[in-house]
Formats: sequence, structure tokens, C-alpha cells
Amino acid sequence: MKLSLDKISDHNSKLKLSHQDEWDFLSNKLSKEGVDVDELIQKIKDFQIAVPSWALGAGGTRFGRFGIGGEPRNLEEKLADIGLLKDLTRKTDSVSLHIPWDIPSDYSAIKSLASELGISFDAMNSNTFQDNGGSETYKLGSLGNSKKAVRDQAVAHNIEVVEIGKKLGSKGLTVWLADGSNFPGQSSLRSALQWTQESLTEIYKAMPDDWKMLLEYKPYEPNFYHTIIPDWGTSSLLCKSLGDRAKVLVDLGHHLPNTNIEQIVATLMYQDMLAGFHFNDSKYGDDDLTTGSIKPYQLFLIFCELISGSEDGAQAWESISWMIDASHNTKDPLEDLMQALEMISISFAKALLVDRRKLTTCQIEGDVVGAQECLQEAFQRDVRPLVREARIQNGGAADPIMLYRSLAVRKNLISERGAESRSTGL
Ligand code: LRH
Ligand code: MN
Ligand code: MN
Repeated sequence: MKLSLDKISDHNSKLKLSHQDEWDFLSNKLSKEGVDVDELIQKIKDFQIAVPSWALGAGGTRFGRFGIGGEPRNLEEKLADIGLLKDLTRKTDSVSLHIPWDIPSDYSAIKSLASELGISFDAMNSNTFQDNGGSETYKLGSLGNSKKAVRDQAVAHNIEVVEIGKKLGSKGLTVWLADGSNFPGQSSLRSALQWTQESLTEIYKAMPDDWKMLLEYKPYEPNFYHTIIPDWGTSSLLCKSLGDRAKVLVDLGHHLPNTNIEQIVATLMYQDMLAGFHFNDSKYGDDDLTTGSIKPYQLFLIFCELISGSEDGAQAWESISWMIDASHNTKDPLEDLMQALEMISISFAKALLVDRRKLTTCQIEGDVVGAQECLQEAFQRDVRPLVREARIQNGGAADPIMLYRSLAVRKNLISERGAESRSTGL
């Protein structure tokens, strides 16, 4: 299903009056405060977030899956869904593929479809957490397995993913390892790390010079006693041994409860070691809930660190990759992704509004209350008219979910693809 641009302009003219009131009020206020509103809008317009191919269908849990209907059945339909999201929100223009779930059958056809839709290929994801038809099993690990033959197979798979990505114009490889153990004594903790390092070195060497490796960490699941790369420190250690194109990927759900993620971000940026993000939210563990639905203040604080880290020259903003990594059990995935894109933009916009000069003065003078006030001043602000204005200027819909619903997109997708459709993936 392709959205005609007329539909967006009709919708926007219906909402124009109410939006204009809200936007005039906010932009006047911001200008009086000395904010360069045009520059602010431009930053919000430029900020684009990749969508993973696996977030477009209902994921389910290990207890069951309730299909949403109209889910993409193949890579072409996944691209079509991202095209829809792009037209409605103007907040995403790239897709992150998972191999072997998304192996293109016809590269030139996929590439021309993607360029027709204005979508590029973000980092490629390898998959050694499932057996994918190879002669060796990943049941007891992949890159860190005690058997050399298994490690070799896992390395070869990652190199194949790089080859696929090269053909599509991707510039990155994301590696997430499920490797670890379930019981004490099951594996040699030190050897497993060493084998992982050796395997990653081979993969790193096979990457083109203009590619980066994004190394994800996660404290537990699917292994529950030990995970070979459990935290940002271990990931950094490995990346440093590989080379300066290997950096640490922060998935917001991959932390033990109450971890100070914004501090991790600050520390990684201090070392120019932040590869990027997998945005989602969580109450307990790797819940993969909608970004900003549980801890919006944390998301805001993360953006505060990102902005100060880049403005102070610790790490370039452009070197950081942005992606959503969520799973949907009860929501329409496209609606969920629109909510996530909105929450990310809102948090980014609020963090841009922090008076950083005032904050630094408070920090130097030891004004604890003043510093907190600086953050609250920005966090409590309703920036929705600002984010909406940026979207309208970019050609998107004033209210993407409202338009999506009024056009009955899901109903159309169900009649096009069927109520039982399901793609490969989670
Ligand atoms: C692991 C993970 C990783 C995978 C994705 C499907 O929990 O976050 O990024 O590739 O989920
Ligand atoms: Mn992830
Ligand atoms: Mn995860």
C-alpha cells in the first residue's frame, strides 16, 4: 500500500488551525528566550532513526503469539511498511536487516525498490542465536564456542552477512551474541572470552575499511548464569582490541534494573566508543517495549549526555547510529513504531532546550538545586508543537497515527496480505 501525498496535505490542512495556534505560542516564547528556532527545527528534521525489519510484525512471547494481520510476508513488504512510516513521520529513512531472515532473492530489485521508496540499508545484523541450517549447532554458543568448527561456522556466517550488506550499500555490522552458559562450571569463562575475541578479530578483518562493527552487550537471556559479553565494559575491551572501527552498541533493554544508562553513554562518548543505540523501553529486563513508554526521563537524560558529548567534542554526532529495537505483542507494530519515533523526537527536542551554559555554571558553583531546575525546565516543557512543526515542514503528517487510522491502513494491509500473514523473524 502506498500513501498518496494528497492524503497528507488534506490531513494537514484540517489540523492547520489548531497546530498553528500552538506552534505560534511556543515559537514566540522560545524566540524571546533567545533560542534560534530555525536551527532547532533543522536539528529535529535531520534526526532520522532506522527501523529494524523484525519490528514490523507481532513478535509474541515464548508463551504464544497473537498475529496482528497484514504483517509483511517478505522483504519487499517490509520495505513497503517502512516506506509508509517514512511518508507519515519523516523520521525514518533506513532499514536494518537481520540475516538469514532477510536474505534478498533479487538484489537489484530490492535495491531499486529501496531507492524508489527513499530507504537506505542501515547496519546488518548477523544471527548465531538460532541454528540456520549449518552442520554445526549453536546450542552451546557460536563465536565463543569451545569447538573450533562451530566458531569457524559462526565467523563464516558473519562474513557472509558483510558480503550481503556490501551488495546493498550498508556500512555496518551489528553483532549480538547469545553465547554464555546456564550453569556454573559449564564453560571456561576466560577461554570463552578469548575465543570470542579471536572470532571477532577474523570478522573485523573481513570488513571493508569504511564499515563499522557495532558490538552489543546484554547481561542475561537466553543464558542465565553467564553471558560472554554481559556489559559495556566487556564490549569496550573487545572493541579496543579489534580497532577503531569497532564500537559499543547500547540497547536500552540490555541492563540490570536501575543501571545508570546515561552514565554509560557519557563514559563511552568520553572514549569515542559509542557505536549507537537500540531504542526501546523496559520495566524489568529486555522487555522491548515502546521507547519512552516506561522511563521517559531516562531517555531525556540520555539525550542530554549525547548532546553535551557531541557539542563538547568528545564524539561526533554523525558517528552515532540510531535504531529502534522493539517487539510488539499487543499493539499494531506500525502504530507502535510511530509512537516510538515520536517519543525519541520529543526527548531529543527537550534535551536540545536545556540551557547548557546555565547548567555548567550551576555545576561549577555547586548549585545542586539550580542544576536540577535547569533539567526540569526543559523536561517539563510541552515540545509536541515543535516536533509536529518539524514533521510538517519535512512533508510528514501533522498527526501520523490519526491519519494512519483514518485511512484504515491496517485494514487495507489485511485485505492485501491476509489476516494470518507472518514474516520470518522473532
Ligand atoms: C537481542 C537483540 C539483538 C538482536 C535483536 C533481535 O536481545 O536486542 O539486537 O539482534 O534482539
Ligand atoms: Mn538489540
Ligand atoms: Mn534485546
